[in-house]
Amino acid sequence: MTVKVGVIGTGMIGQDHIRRLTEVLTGSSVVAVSDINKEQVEKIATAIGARTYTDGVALINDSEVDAVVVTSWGPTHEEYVLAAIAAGKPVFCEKPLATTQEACLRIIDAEVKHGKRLVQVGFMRRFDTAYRQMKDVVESGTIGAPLIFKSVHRNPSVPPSYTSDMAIVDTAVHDIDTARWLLDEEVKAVSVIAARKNNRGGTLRDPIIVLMEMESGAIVDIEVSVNIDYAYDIGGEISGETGVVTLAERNRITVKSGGEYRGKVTADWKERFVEAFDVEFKEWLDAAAKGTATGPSAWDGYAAAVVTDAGVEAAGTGNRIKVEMRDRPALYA
Ligand code: NAD
Ligand code: ISE
Repeated sequence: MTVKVGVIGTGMIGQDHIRRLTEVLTGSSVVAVSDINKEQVEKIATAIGARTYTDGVALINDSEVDAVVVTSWGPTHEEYVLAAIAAGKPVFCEKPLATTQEACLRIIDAEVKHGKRLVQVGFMRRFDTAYRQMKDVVESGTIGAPLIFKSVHRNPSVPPSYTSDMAIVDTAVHDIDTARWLLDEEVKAVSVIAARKNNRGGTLRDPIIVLMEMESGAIVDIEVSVNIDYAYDIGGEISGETGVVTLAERNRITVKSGGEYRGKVTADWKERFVEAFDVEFKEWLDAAAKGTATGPSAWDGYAAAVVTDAGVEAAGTGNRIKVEMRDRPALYA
């Protein structure tokens, strides 16, 4: 079956996912695209032979559209995800699921009422081969019970519109989801401390450490640096009771010359996670063809929002903030 997809938001990642759906993967065609930027959306639609909409809800209700991809700005996500659920259509929503935990709860309520999963959230690290191998090691018991997860998330630079809070809600959100998924437990409390400022970041609070206490007593230490200049650098290591599992460097080759040993570091998130995004969309299409969704759920989007809210409060106040979540509905067991 060919899944006919409508994409809302044709900016940086929207265009990358359209390329993925039209040029890399089989089993789908992009039949409709929507953006408030008329010129941009028309150019993209012409290139792939899709219809254009300036109204995302109208795209969702197009009877030709089987499934929806939401890659518009975060504050617009809630409206489109709710409209897709109301139309009974599978929807892939880039992170964040929504920009407030209350909005995430409205999405959960709507999906629970629908009675079947329709929403997948764009936490692509769960589809990365190395992270999946790391999770297999944890689940096999090889390293014993996890004690500490150190996660490193370094961006070369960020645009002037990037704020200090975004280091938590836009960037660390990936590490927060990765920690919940790898350790298979929820976050109990969050603290945030900032290091001496990286002056490349101007007034930005950068770098920071987000420290999470998990329900089991395990600790998660996330370094977020967004002005490191040298590359896009992602790292992770879990220390367990009897061993350690570490994400290897991602370079495929190393060069030894002139008495030195060198390897490449990826340039940006597109390069680092290119295969993960492909697998993420392949699995999304497989489920969408059956009229449902798998992978990171609306519950995971909600949990991440509760933790990032606590993180922003922790950064602002300097306090340790407890994480309080609603009971998990059976749909997300
Ligand atoms: P972007 O600004 O490049 O693109 C967003 C697009 O949405 C723009 O073209 C804008 O005109 C359009 N838009 C805004 N409001 C709209 C509306 N109401 N209807 C239709 N279109 C609308 O941003 P981006 O970097 O592509 O990010 C988009 C989303 O993807 C964000 O939620 C971001 O957090 C997420 N993202 C995820 C990753 C990842 O690693 N998973 C990476 C980058 C971005
Ligand atoms: C961006 O939105 C992403 O999601 C990237 O994965 C992340 O590394 C970056 O910091 C965010 O701005």
